[in-house]
Amino acid sequence: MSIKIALAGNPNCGKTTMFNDLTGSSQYVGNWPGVTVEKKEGKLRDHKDVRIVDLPGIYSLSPYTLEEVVSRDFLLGERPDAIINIVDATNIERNLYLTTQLAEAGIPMVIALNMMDIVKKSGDRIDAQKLAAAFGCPVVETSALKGVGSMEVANRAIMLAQKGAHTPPQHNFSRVVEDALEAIGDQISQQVKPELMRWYTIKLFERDEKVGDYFTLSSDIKQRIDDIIADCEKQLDDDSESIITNERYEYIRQLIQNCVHKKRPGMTLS
Ligand code: BGO
Repeated sequence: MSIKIALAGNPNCGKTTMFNDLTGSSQYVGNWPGVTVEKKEGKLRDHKDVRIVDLPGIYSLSPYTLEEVVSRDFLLGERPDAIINIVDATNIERNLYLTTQLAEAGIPMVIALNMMDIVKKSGDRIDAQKLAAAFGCPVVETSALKGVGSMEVANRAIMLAQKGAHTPPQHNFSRVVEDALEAIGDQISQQVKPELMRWYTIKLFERDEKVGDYFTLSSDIKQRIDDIIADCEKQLDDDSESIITNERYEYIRQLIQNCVHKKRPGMTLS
């Protein structure tokens, strides 16, 4: 069985370093279809049947930049068998924003907590087990620059891919938002696979301009969804996209408080 694994992460998280570590010299470079964004692929070292696809460095999966759209199209259209999400552990708060979105794509995911050599040197501690419990997926500490942990991450991703074990989204938004998402879900349940429900209900709630590229809705259903969103916006006195963004940041802030122990509180690593 051939396996396709996507590498996803923020710019500068160490994605290229890990890609090189995982693929060695078996790399090919091209462009993503129709755009001049570079696409790198390679075979996993000693695994002819495992393809590693390097997604562009991105901060989020919103529809606003070419890199984000390329990444979304790949995750939703090509459905890789697993995602390796590389997180710069020295910038964990900012990096986890993307992680919360990747976890909604209904694909098996492994988090590589990269740059751990720098974190350890600083005396800070990150509780990888708590992070793993929070995201419902394996978290492996890595130092791609030193060749530490990369193959373990890949092996964990292969195991999940072989099991077809989609990472179940763990994060709940506030009650009002969850009620709206459930009501939107009821409107689209006939058209969307269960593992993609979370992704599409959130994107519809955000009024994502590209969500219509994936399936069409009748004008009746569109109107009902609009009413659900408008009602929630009224209750929370904010626009739906900001509601989701703010609640994600608040969730990550609480997670960090729980999982990251700074030697010198207030100091950042980078
Ligand atoms: C420079 N640990 C440490 N300490 N550094 C790492 C690790 C790690 O685990 N992983 C990556 N880096 P990219 P994207 C650099 O290039 O892979 C470093 O954008 C420098 N260059 O070596 O490029 C890596 O693909 C001069 O650092 O990231 C690179 O995701 C001085 O993180 C940087 C210092 O890695 C980004 C660093 C001329």
